[in-house]
Amino acid sequence: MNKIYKPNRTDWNEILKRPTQTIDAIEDIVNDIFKEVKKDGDAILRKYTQQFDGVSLDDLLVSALEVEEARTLVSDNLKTAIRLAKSNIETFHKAQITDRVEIETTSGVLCWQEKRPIQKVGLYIPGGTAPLFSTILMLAIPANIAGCKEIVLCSPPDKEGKLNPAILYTAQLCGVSQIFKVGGIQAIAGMTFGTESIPQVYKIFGPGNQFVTVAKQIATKYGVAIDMPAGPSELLVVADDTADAAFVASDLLSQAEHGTDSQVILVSTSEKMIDAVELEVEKQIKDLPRKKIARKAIENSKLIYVEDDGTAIDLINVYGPEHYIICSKNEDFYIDNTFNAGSVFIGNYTPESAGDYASGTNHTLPTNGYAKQYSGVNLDSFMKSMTFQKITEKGIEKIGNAIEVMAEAEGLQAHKNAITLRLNSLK
Ligand code: HSO
Ligand code: ZN
Repeated sequence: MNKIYKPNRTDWNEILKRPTQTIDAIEDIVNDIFKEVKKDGDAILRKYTQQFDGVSLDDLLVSALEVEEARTLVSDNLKTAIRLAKSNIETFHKAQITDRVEIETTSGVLCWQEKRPIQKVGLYIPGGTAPLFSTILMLAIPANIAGCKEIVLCSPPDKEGKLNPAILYTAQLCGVSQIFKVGGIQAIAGMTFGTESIPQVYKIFGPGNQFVTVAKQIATKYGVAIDMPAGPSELLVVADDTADAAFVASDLLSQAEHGTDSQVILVSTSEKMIDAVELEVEKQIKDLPRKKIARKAIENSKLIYVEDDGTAIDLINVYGPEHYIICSKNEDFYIDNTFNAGSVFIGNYTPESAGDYASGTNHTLPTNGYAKQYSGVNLDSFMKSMTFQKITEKGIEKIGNAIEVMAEAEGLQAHKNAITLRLNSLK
C-alpha cells in the first residue's frame, strides 16, 4: 500500500487533500450543450446520444414493453434482494416523516409549518462500468414517500440503445414515472429546460462523472435545485486493536473499487493494526475483478498513525469523510465527538456495503469535505417546508401596533397601512 504517515497537526491539510478536479475546461462544453438543448430540445439529445453513447435513438422514452422485457431478465435471486433492500430503505425513510409544527405565538395568532413535496424531480443514474441500480432505491423511494408527483429518471443507453435490466426493474418497482435513455450533460440539460419528451423538473438528484457534476452546477444557474455538489467517493476508517484487519481491508477496497479517484483513509492508534491492514489489502486486492481501479485508488490513499483518540477525532472532523467506519473500543467517544461525516458505520459487523445497499440508510452523501455543511439525501431532500398563519381580530389587535411602529421605522408606509386599515375597522 503506502507509507505510514505520522503527521503533525500542521501537516493535516496537505495529507488530507482530495484528488483535485479541474472543471474550468468542462464548463464551456457544458454551457454550449445547455444552450443547444434549450433551443432545439430532443434533436440535440439525440445528436449527443449518438456522439457520446454511439447509438441513434428514435424514442428516448423507455416503453412499457422494454420494462416488461427487463423484468424477465432479472434473476429471482436479485429481485428478492432488491425487495429486501427496498423494504429497509422504505422503513427508515418513512420513519423520517415529521408532524406539522403548530403553535399560537400570541393568542389569536396561529402559525404552523408543514412539509410539502417537490412536485417534479429528476433522478440521474450513471451508466458506465458498474450500473448502480441501488442508487435508484436511494432516490426513488424517498421521492415516493415524500409524495413527489413526477419522478423522471435519465440514464445513458448502451450501444444497443438499451438500459441495464436491473435499472429498469428497480425504477419500475420504486414508482419512477418516466424513464429516459439519455445520459451525461444532455440529460441534465433536458431535465433543466424540458424538451418535447423530457419534462422539466424542479430538482435534480444523483451521482455522475465530472461532466454530469458540472452540468448539475450549471442547472442551478437556471433555477433548478440539486441534491448536493458531488465529488469522488471516499471512506475513512478509524480502527484500533479491537478491529479485524481483514474486515477493515475489505471495507477500504470496497470503496476503492468505485473509481481510480476514490479516496480511502485508515486512521489508527495502533501501528500493528496499520501493518496488518496493509498486508490484508495486498492479499485481497489480487482477486478483485476491478483490481486495476482499486489499485489506483489505493495508491492515492493514506495510512495515518495518531497517538490517541483525541488526535484522531480532531483529524476526522477536519477531513469530514463521506463514509466513516468506527472500529474502536472507545466507539462512544467517536460517536459523540464526530461532527463532520456523511454516514457513520459502527463496529466490526457494520461494513459500508450495508449502507450502500440494504440496511436502510441513504448512500447519496456529501463528499469532498461538504459533510461539514451538507446532509446526505433523506426524506426532507424531496420536500420543502412551508409556513402558514391565521390571525383573528383579537390577534391583530394584539400585535398590530408593534407592526405599525416597525413599518414606520423602516419607512414602509404601505406596510403600516395594511395594519392601520384593519385596526380602524375594528374600532
Ligand atoms: N458507495 C457508493 C454507493 C454505491 N456503492 C452504490 C455500491 N453501489 C457511494 O456512496
Ligand atoms: Zn459503494
